[in-house]
Amino acid sequence: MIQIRKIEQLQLKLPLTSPFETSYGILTEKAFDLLIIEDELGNQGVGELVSFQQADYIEETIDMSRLIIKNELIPLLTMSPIKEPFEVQRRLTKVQGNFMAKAALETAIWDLYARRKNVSFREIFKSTKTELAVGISLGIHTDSAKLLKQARMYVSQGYTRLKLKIKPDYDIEPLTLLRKEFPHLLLMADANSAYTLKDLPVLLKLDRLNLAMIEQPFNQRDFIEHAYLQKQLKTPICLDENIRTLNDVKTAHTLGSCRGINLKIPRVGGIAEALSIVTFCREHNLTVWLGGMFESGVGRCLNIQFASQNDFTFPGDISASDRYYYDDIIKNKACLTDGKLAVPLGKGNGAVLDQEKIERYCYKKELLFS
Ligand code: OSB
Ligand code: MG
Repeated sequence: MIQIRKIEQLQLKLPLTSPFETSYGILTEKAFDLLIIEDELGNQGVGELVSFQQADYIEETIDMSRLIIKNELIPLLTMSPIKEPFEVQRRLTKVQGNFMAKAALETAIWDLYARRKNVSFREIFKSTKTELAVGISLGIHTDSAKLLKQARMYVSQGYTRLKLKIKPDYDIEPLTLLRKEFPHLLLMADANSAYTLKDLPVLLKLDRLNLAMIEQPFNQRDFIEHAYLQKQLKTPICLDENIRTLNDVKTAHTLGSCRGINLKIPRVGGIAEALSIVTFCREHNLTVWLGGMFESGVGRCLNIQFASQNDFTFPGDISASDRYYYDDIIKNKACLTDGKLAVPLGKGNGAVLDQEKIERYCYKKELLFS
């Protein structure tokens, strides 16, 4: 039985190596929290809260997550001892939505549980892979010379799949350019909900570019519109913002809204839900791959461990630490070697926290439970 003795919240801001532009804006630094949970034996687990400061990607913002964590989730979590981590998911279902808030705590408990048992996540997930081929997510670059330069650099570093952020009037041209430059590369586009059915002619043109997938063209509740579009495209649609639960995956599959799922552990409320989505995708022939949220080293280690499961064959949005951060907060930074990322060997999520870096970038600490 895990008895929670202490929950601490560290609020950090890490500068990005370069600004990242999407259809909803430009990001220059990433705000996130670390939730550190301690048990009665002094073991610790850490989870990352990844929600954004604005409600543009999905509705949950980091301020909302913090409020829900403090007022609703921690009372449920600390009410009585916890037997095993799947219990956390069941306890937290009383609270509607707020998946990123739930995931921050749930993944911290998984980490604590694994470290306490002296096992790594990859052992728990029965992964056999020790290294992963990964893809890069490229922001909007309206200067095509800069776009090509960036793309060539990442491909030469060994990224095996390239995803370009698109928006209306920034789509066919840059994607055609990339397709010409890399005729055989796994190339895809992510629209972050920026299109509507009125844009059908453009989307039909994208269908000729031999893209691996088109990610989230329409709004986050548009299951029916995505199904209508998928019927007219040979390119698989992949859903991101639409998918918060296993039930959303079932809805998408039943309606034919997509053929692939960008799975982000935080967007679906944690590891337990993510595992059930992986199983459903395997059984129903949906391509599932691991997405990213500009995670710091903590979330990145979790993502790498999760994506080391044999069900993941399509390269995820999992990059080396230096793709976004020159000063990441873990000691065992992720590096590309021969185009692959090594799966961390340590216990739990495998992250080795760099306390000095954490102190440097942490601007607020709060003891949420003791
Ligand atoms: O839509 O997949 C997305 C980052 C933040 C929010 C949404 C998305 C993304 C990315 C980058 O595409 C993923 C990453 O490399 O971390
Ligand atoms: Mg996306």
